[in-house]
Amino acid sequence: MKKALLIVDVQNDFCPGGSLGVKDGDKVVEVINGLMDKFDLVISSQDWHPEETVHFEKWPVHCVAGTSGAEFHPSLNSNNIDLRLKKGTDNKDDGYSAFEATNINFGEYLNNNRVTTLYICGLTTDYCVKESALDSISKGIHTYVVTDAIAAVNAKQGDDKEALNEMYKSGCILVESKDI
Ligand code: VGL
Ligand code: ZN
Repeated sequence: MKKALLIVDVQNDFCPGGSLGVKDGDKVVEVINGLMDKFDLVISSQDWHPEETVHFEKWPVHCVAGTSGAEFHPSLNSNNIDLRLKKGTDNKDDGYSAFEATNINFGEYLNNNRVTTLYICGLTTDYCVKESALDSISKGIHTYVVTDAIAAVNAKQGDDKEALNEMYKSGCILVESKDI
């Protein structure tokens, strides 16, 4: 029975100055670096889009595979990452959830490695963190969301609160980093 940390999309384009920069997106980095040691496995996801995708009908162009915008925030301690998931690689869907990664079957990886508990942090609360957390719950994984290590798009004011509420109602445990 192992405990893993899932770091969702802590990429330049989601941080202030990026093409889809979210408020305080960079503030999560220090908190996340401080958590890595507490886990058996550290897994990251990266939004990894083709140049043209239906996803860019809803969003500004961001995290195109291989560009600097798709790289991790430079301060993220990426040496500690055991597995890097790539998602959103298809041009016909959004691929928000880490469980939709295309370079590896993430659900199978977790089973094979006896991971029963997943702590989720990163960007963004109202999209990829949420979709990953809901998928995690639906796979029967004990799922925690680290509330001071996430940041939201908040296209509409309150989207962050609504997302947290939805995750909580689905069975996610909301936790602060100091209590881990
Ligand atoms: C995300 C919007 C568009 C995310 C990805 O990582 O939450 N949000 N693509
Ligand atoms: Zn995206």
